Amino acid sequence: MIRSAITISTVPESVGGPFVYHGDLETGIAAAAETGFDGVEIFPTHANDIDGFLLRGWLQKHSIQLAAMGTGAGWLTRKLRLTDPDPLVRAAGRDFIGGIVDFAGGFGAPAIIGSMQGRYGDGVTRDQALDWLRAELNQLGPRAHAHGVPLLYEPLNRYETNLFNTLSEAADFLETLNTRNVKLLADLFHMNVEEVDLAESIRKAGHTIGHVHFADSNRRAIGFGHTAAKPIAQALMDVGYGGFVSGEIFPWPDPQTAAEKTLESFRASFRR
Ligand code: LER
Ligand code: MN
Repeated sequence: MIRSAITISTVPESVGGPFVYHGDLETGIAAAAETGFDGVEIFPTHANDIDGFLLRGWLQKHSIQLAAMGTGAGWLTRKLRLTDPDPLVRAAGRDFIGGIVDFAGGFGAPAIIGSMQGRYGDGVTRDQALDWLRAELNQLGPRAHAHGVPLLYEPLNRYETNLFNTLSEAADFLETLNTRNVKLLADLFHMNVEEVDLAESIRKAGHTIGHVHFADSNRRAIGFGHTAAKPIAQALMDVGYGGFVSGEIFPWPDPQTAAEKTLESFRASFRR
């Protein structure tokens, strides 16, 4: 069953970014549940900054699931990335992501590698960067598997990474890993920049898709831009997608309106 989710960030530096609720986690969870979402996607400062006991209680109290956790704060606040030329930075990036893999895994939720993939250039060749990324995913994929969850790898648009920008090239790269536990995150905002036909790309990627970021062409809630959501939703249903569709969007015009528009569009798009 395809489920809805909405983003909550606890990272002060991410204000202005594509997260609907910001700040206090319990307040965000309560608002998401009250709005009617099935899950929340959390963007934390660090795995250790969230009290798992409290989080479990809030999720239970509000009858909502943890959909996924982002790792981008490692890049945003500390400039960690898996393809940095400095082995200490790569190791710190692996530790940062690993902590979130384990924390989220305890809740049956996957961690997302988006910004933490980094990029090649500045003396690092593309092949070198991909070798480093492959080595890290080969470690982190099985680590997620130990919790019974996938690890999510997210192709980003060309302005955010030069490694992989489309689902199909990322899917080909995942084929070169020793682990089958790394799945794709299809972010409709990035796809709008890079793909020729979003629905067709989803059909081709098929069961390699493990998570979806539900964002319109302008990164506002679906319905506030020009992306046609219905053919995309139909493609996800046709390939048997059974994960979360999560609003990683700007809180425009305000968080609650963005959340409500996301859920309204989710229901309209995925109703058969
Ligand atoms: C993360 O999910 C993402 O989409 C990137 O653009 C980082 O914000
Ligand atoms: Mn995304």
